[in-house]
Amino acid sequence: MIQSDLDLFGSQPQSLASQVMLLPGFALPEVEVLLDALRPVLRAAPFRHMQTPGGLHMAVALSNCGSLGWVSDARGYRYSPLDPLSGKPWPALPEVLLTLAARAASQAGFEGFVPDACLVNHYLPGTRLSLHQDRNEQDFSQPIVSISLGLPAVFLLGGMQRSDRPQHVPLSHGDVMVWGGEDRLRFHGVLPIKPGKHERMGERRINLTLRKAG
Ligand code: MD6
Ligand code: FE
Repeated sequence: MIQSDLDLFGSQPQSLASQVMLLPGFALPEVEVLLDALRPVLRAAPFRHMQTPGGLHMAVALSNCGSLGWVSDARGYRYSPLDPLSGKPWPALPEVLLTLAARAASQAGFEGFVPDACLVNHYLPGTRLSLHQDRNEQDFSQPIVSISLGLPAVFLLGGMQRSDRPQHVPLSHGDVMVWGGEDRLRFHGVLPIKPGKHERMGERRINLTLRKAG
């Protein structure tokens, strides 16, 4: 048997629901290339705390790359081709993210995934993300590929109702999650990040979610 990258760097794919797949350590071989590619993205489009339609500020700081970026303000949530901070288009989606996302999606049975948006979420210790559904994208038949970096997190994978009791899924540096199909609209969130210092990333968690938004 030929040993794959997954065997070298993590454990086997885990099915969390019928169309939610966890690929432990899938991004590890690419982490340095990925971080190099993120640096200019974040220089052009720095992390910011967006306002919610309710007038609060989100605890998670975020940025985007790709032809579309997710934005939130007093008018609501949507995808926009322009970064409201700079008034310019979002930085392009780095090649390493496009290929990683397509490979991960393919592992989970979604062939030909071509994302046009990547949300970059930044968490400090104590930051949480409350239960939500991702429904601002045009085509729910396309999956979402999520890459976790830095401090570990507990991801809440809920059901189709906000009140459904969520599974607690531990996510570590380099883990990739792919979800789509009938599970695409599950409620989900992230518990407050525990204090700590990741040896490569320091006191933060960064999550990248790649989507076909337009
Ligand atoms: C996070 N992720 O892991 C937040 N959404 O920090 C998400 O909200 C998310 O991981 C849709 C699909 C996958 C995700
Ligand atoms: Fe989400």
